[in-house]
Amino acid sequence: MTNNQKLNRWVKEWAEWCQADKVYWCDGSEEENQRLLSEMVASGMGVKLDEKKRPGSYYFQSDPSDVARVENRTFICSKTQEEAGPTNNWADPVEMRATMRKLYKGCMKGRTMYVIPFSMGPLGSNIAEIGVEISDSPYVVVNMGIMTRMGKKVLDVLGDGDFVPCIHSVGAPLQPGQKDVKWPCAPIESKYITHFPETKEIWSFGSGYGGNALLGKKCLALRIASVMAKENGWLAEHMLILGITNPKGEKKYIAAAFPSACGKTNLAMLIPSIPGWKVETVGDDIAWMKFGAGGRLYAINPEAGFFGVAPFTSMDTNPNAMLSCRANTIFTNVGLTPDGDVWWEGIGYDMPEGTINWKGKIHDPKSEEPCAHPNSRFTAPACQCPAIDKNWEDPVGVPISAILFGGRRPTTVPLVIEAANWNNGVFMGSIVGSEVTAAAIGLKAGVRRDPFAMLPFCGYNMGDYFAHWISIGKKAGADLPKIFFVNWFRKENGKFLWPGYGENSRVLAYIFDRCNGEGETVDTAIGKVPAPTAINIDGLRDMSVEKMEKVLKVDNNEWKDEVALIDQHYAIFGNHLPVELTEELAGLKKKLGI
Ligand code: O2Y
Ligand code: MN
Repeated sequence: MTNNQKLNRWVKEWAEWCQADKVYWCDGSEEENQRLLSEMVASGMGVKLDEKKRPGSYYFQSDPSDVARVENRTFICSKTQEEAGPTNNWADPVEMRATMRKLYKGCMKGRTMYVIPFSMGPLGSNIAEIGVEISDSPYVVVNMGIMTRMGKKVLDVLGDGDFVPCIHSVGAPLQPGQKDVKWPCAPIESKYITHFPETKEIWSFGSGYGGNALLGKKCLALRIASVMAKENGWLAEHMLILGITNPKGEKKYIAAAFPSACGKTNLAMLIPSIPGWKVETVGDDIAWMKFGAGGRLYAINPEAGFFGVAPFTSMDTNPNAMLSCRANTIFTNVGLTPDGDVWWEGIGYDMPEGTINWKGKIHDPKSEEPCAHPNSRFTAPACQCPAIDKNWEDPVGVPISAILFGGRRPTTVPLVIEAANWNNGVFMGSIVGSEVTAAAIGLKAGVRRDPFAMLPFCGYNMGDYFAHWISIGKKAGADLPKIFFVNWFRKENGKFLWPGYGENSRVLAYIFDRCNGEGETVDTAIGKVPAPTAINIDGLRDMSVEKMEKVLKVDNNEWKDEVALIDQHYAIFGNHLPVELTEELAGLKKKLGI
């Protein structure tokens, strides 16, 4: 299938080791996609949805033990633990290879090994990277076909070049005559999602779900790419990318990092509530940024699809996401209606009687349990998004004017703060976090820090990652984006102060204007916030200048408490914490009079 010697040798070696019945090279054609989907329907793994209601779409239920990324089974196997840093699970690479090789031995008996060549990023873009995943899951193949550029065209671009080898098995060999289950996978203690940063390899075993199995996404495009980016002076980030156009027709691109489950897909696909403004989507989860013309950072979305959370996606909360998954979509762990469509909590209409829940049972509407798993997903082609940006596949990328960081903070953090300069913005990224309840983390309640929203996704020492961000700011001739810290989630008496969703366009418009040096600001201890009248609230029923003062308030006493928490957060990085961040924190303390 290819003249690439390294690739041929690697496939042969692993096919023998895993004892696959057959090796199949994916060509990425529509005929192949249809064949694999039909085979999965015939085997009982998948269900074809009604062609009129959900054309070209399929439904899958996972094993109840295999429903999400498994952070406690995810490892960074750098030579030393120090290189993986205090926020990653580390395992010795030699030991991990030995452990996993034992698991892989014979693991594909009775199964086909699919060879899946894929490109993260538009084919041929100098920002893109090629990976090859071998997997014994046809479900992985069809998902990779949506989430990446996949198949023969990738091998043509690869030629005899280098690729990131990604090994995946569901870890459930079949003995002769043994009937397969609907969703094969291994028990939790045998699941491993493993990264070897020195050799840029990914080894995944035992899970067929999402980020554990679609290895282009979190494993390659974030954990391994973050290492590549550090080595080569670019950025691989957990960020959406959107284009925003003002009523005069001027356009800018914004990248934004938020921890998982903070509404990134909703922001990426936002429909502005303010007249004359337009938002278009480049990507909803990952941004790769490299320096380009004029010393600016240019970003690509390395993915080709959305792997979106279904629950609470509706025509009210995110019409563009709903329209993206109207056809040619794979649904996993949502409800299946009797008329061959899908349903989930928060879809915007009542559950049809007789709907089957994600566990395969007729769902009792009175049940305490949800019908769709909270992490149920749609895998939809990005090109189906009505708001997709015309430049979303530009191999050069789009020039980034502003970077936003945010988390869920019911207190302390105002709606938007502007960083004074790059290092101050890196400081903001380093303290991103969400306030969590005791139940959510099984520990004491407080701020769960998720620096740059990269906590589960940074492939090396997070302290060194901060230093890498600082070094990007020192690049000679760089024309860097402005950085902002945002918080849609501030509360008063348990109620959100800011309406969020499409109304966030008002904050984006203010940020747009700030990038042009416009908009009135007020200096505070932590940075510039908008003057109470600087954000347009025309037509917002429940908003007033007085309420804006609350949303934008910087309470120095709250920040004194915050600074104590930041001290604790920074302590874990030891001498890997760059001095520039220590200085930023010292500067903030001084402004607060500490
Ligand atoms: O649980 C999974 O495997 C999916 S996690 C995910 C999927 C799409 C986008 N972001 C995320 C995430 O956890 O950040
Ligand atoms: Mn994500």
